[in-house]
Amino acid sequence: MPGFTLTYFPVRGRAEPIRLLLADQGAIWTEKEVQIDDWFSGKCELKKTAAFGQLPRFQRDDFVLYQSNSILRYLGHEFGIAGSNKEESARIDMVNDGVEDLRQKFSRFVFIEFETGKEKYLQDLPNQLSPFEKILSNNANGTKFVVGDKISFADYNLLDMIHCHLDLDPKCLASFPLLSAYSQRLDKRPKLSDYLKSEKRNKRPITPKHK
Ligand code: GTS
Repeated sequence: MPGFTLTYFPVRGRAEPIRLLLADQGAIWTEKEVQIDDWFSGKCELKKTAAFGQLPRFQRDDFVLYQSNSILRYLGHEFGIAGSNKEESARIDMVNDGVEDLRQKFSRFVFIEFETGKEKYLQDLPNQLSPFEKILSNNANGTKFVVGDKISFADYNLLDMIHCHLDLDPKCLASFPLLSAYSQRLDKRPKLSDYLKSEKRNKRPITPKHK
């Protein structure tokens, strides 16, 4: 088993879809935690060497990678879950880019408007989730994954975003039967379910703003 190392802050954040993928694919990986205060105080040398001055950082032997979506895609290729042809890969990328758009809105809300903007954010959330409900309905009537009949790296990214929003509003999927069944189905995958119940997952808040 290759030695994977993931370096990130002690939160789920942008590392969590990577962790969901690794756990579900049965990989073993090492976590290196960087304390947020050390990072911003300059105590952590890694900020200077990080490609874009940010985390997460992924390492496999001498190979180092930044950018969470590039890491997801790389692991998608590693585990054969990045599409079986050019068109499938492109559709997986498309969904993953859509998840990234939602993640950016979620991050903006959490880091800038958490105290004041929850009502507005939740009001608009159905508009943000409905494209994913439609994407699911177009693939085997929502009974499988976002693309094709095999899990892909985009599924882990979407699942993580669903988890984040369910934490914000446990009823947010009430009008999205396919997304709701999809997330429940994925959560029950044996290795994923073990990870979701694990202490290492549950000791980490979603973001530094979550307790
Ligand atoms: N596009 C990058 C990715 O997807 O990896 C964004 C990475 C990013 O914004 N990292 C933040 C960071 O390192 C933490 S978080 O957004 O993932 O919570 N912040 C510290 C800094 O110095 O910018």
